[in-house]
Amino acid sequence: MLLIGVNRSPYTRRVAITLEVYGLPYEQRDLSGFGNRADVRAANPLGRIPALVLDNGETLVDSAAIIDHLDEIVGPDRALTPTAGADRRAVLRLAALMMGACDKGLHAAYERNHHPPEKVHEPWIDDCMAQMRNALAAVETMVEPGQDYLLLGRLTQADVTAFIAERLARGLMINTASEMPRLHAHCRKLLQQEAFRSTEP
Ligand SMILES: N[C@@H](CCC(=O)N[C@@H](CS)C(=O)NCC(=O)O)C(=O)O
Repeated sequence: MLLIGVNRSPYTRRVAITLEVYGLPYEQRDLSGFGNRADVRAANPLGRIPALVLDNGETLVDSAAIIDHLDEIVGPDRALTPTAGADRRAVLRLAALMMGACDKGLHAAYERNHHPPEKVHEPWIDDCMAQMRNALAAVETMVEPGQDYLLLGRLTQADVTAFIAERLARGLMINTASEMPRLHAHCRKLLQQEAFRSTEP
């Protein structure tokens, strides 16, 4: 399999961590949505990373759809998202909060980076960042000190998505160590695991 995207992208890193946890062999092409527009658009008509090219030539796009396929490959016992019931709903809810937090953080970054300064609308940036902070603060209340994982007593997509959202938040100058100290500590602990450490950009 070929993963297209840079691990600076939270969505790409989420896929890379999942591939590592599952021990699936893959190569990676470090392309960015803005820096390598033509190449990314050739792989994904939407022009976004990540994309995953399967060994049969098929290309999957969007981290959720890619991970859905990886879950199917490893099967229900190893999948980081449970297949049914309350456990699945809990993991999907937390993952949706964290992926949404990434979306909001990136909307704020795009507003600043992709508009001329006189067209940047600061209230929109503030609102996006407030939404990102609120979602992270909600997950902060779910971190039980002393527990290795957020949910179900094992590694799930809840941990993976919380990890990539916290990483992005720090990149966007949210001081997670002081604002969300439990989540910050949880992510530092996850970083000791090979799948998280080896995918650090
Ligand atoms: N929902 C998508 C979001 C992907 C996404 O927005 N990727 C960004 C990089 S972090 C990108 O390629 N942006 C370029 C663009 O939107 O033109 C996913 O989960 O994969």
